Amino acid sequence: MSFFNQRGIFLQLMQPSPSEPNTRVSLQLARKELSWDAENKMQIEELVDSTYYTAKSTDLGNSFSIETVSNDVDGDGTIGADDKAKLQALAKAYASIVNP
Ligand SMILES: [Ca+2]
Repeated sequence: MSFFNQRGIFLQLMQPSPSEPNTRVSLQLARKELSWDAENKMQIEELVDSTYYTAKSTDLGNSFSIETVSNDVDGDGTIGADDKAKLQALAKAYASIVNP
């Protein structure tokens, strides 16, 4: 997370494997908090308020589903299908990005 980013979403892609036939994308929504460690005289970056989701695809990354979304990620005041759709779209986009 860069200096300018105070909020972030970390993504990790897990390709199908013998033990897990589905493509999965793990999403971590977090906020960055900066504080000063006086003892060691250094700035500390900490991720707080993390929420984790796992998006699952049974069709090799063409479509993703997330069971339950508990965040109002689009800020429209309600938690619902639109929030889920945005996170699922993000997972799909990420699954098609091979580097990193
Ligand atoms: Ca919403």
